Amino acid sequence: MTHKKVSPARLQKSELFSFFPGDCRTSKMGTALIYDEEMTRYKLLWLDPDCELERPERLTVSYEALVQSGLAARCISVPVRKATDDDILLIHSEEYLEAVKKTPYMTLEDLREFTLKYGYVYFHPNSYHCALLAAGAALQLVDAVMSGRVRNGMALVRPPGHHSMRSAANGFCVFNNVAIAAKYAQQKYGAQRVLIVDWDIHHGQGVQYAFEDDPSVLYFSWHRYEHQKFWPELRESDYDSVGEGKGAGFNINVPWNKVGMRNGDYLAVFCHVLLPVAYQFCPDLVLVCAGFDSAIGDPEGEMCATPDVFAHLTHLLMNLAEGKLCMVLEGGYNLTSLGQSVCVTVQSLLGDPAPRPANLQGPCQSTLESVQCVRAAHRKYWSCLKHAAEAPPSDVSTKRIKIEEKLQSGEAAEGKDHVTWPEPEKRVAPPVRTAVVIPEDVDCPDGCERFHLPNNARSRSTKEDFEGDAVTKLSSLTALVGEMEKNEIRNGLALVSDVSVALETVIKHATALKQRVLVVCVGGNGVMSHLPEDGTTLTVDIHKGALEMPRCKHYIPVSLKNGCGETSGLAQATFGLLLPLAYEYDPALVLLARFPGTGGPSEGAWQQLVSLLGGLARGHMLVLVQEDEKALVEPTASSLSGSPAPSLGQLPAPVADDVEALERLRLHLQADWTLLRTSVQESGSEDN
Ligand code: Q9C
Ligand code: ZN
Repeated sequence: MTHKKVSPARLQKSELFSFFPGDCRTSKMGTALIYDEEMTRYKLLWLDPDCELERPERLTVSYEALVQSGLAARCISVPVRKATDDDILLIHSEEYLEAVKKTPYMTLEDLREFTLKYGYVYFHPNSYHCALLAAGAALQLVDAVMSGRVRNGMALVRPPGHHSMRSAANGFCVFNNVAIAAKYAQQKYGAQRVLIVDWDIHHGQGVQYAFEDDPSVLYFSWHRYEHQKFWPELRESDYDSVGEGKGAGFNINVPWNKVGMRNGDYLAVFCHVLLPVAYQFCPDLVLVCAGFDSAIGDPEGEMCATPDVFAHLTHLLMNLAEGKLCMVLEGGYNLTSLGQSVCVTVQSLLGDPAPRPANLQGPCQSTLESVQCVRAAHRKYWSCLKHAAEAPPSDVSTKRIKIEEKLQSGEAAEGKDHVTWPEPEKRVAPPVRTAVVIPEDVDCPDGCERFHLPNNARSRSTKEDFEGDAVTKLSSLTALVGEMEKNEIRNGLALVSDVSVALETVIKHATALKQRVLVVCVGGNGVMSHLPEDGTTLTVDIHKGALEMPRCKHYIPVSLKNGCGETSGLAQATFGLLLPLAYEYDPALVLLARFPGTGGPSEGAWQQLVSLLGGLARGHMLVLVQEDEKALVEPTASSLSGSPAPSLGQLPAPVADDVEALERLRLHLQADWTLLRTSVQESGSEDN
């Protein structure tokens, strides 16, 4: 196979700075890629088995993978710059900066000695220069995103940052790139709330310390912990470090107390911890400490989540902060896994359809324990977690862990070097992103194409007893679903005269094609009949009403007291029920039906729903809307064609009755749907 090397288009300095902040006239905002070879020009100069992992190849391999796959050429290349003293001093002390400034002039012996003052880090005469570029790269990314020149982006940097502290280098890190970027965004752009998601496998204690008492920066980190046996072995990395003073509740630690965590563990933590809190927080900017040592094959993390999981983690963050999402590389030491993970992440930033989350398993017992603990620790700070269960009794958990400890580490050490996993699947964006079936008098929304029934299908006779027009429309819908299945069209929107009838027709057609269909009904009266209950479809019907228990595993009524218009309740249902169910079911097609009436969601909440569900079924989704709701065409089409949904504002507490009903429903369903679990099984001793 031959690959043509294409360099990304260089963005001129003048272009980068010659626009107004927030200017969005360029309708398709792109993805920034920041990389400079200069950051490969430092390395370990002596023998140190603990540091040899952090090599220049980490960066070249990541960038080469992006170039080879054609992704780099699709990004907007933004140049790095050197961070200024003032930038560094946003987080670090003057004494520390002055000390690091001297390192380029040190002898090898001096460098070694200087290094010994800190933990697990090395210095090279070019380290200081690269550290300035790494921090500067993060700031360039923030500038590009906050000014509206690009929508989102990724900075490939060395050295990493999240372990470095006010006055100390640590864990391969010199300056805290992401912490500096967060302060910079607040200072320069007035960002009021910044969310930092640290999915690196190590705890970014440096970031935690920088914002511990600061409620304007929400820091979320998951990390290999093993009950404090894993580096950096800090007491304050546990779930009960929630922040200090005014910052209480704004530091979220999810400890992994075992190795081998899988995609289902990561997605469970996103659904049941991060996403509800992040949406309630409502950030103006999302920064990711994008370490890929949390992926399979990494010698540090020893986890089993595949690179594909980052497609989903990224997708799930892309509708916060109006899409302002900045990824900054941290760790990642298996070069194969790293390159793949970087590509998968950038591909999601670019808007390509996410891969199917195939054979997803529910979270393991150790994860459930952590999830239960962190939700319990945070329930007094976040109304979305108010209903969370108590923490499990600690003696139970530690006992079991102790017994399994030996076995776990033995297994891991042996399997470490020959872990294999399949290459991430190619993600092909269909030629047509969004097709619409709407009356001729309704304008075709930007970025969409009208779907016309192929000529041969038009004359086909139908037994059904409708006017010719309606028949044509229904045949259009089934033809559209057929095009989606052939991957000719990604998603679609149809205005129909009767949502129920249209839904029924499409379901019949799709299930005949042996497709697994996720049906999401919104705003109806909860009496959907004629739906198959045999597993060929999973229906989640969110409507106004009082709690009713599902009759079967595949038809799930979700009743909200005041209907979907209550955004907090809808958010609760979406993250706690709908998304976990959807991911576990793994549909080939999503049908989203919006029923007419007053029980519907707000426009913004509707767009969020459309966007979030776009992460399933390789993006294949058909949205059905009642004919007269023409005002929904634009916002729905906008979300289907990849524009980030608007922010929902800082969400108020959901209605207590809804919270209780949703919780009872979740408890009822968790036997069948393991991704719904948020606490350890009281009786069960099985551990997957
Ligand atoms: N036996 C980042 O991923 N390892 N830093 C210490 C002790 C230090 C990781 C091993 C790992 C630092 C950015
Ligand atoms: Zn790491």
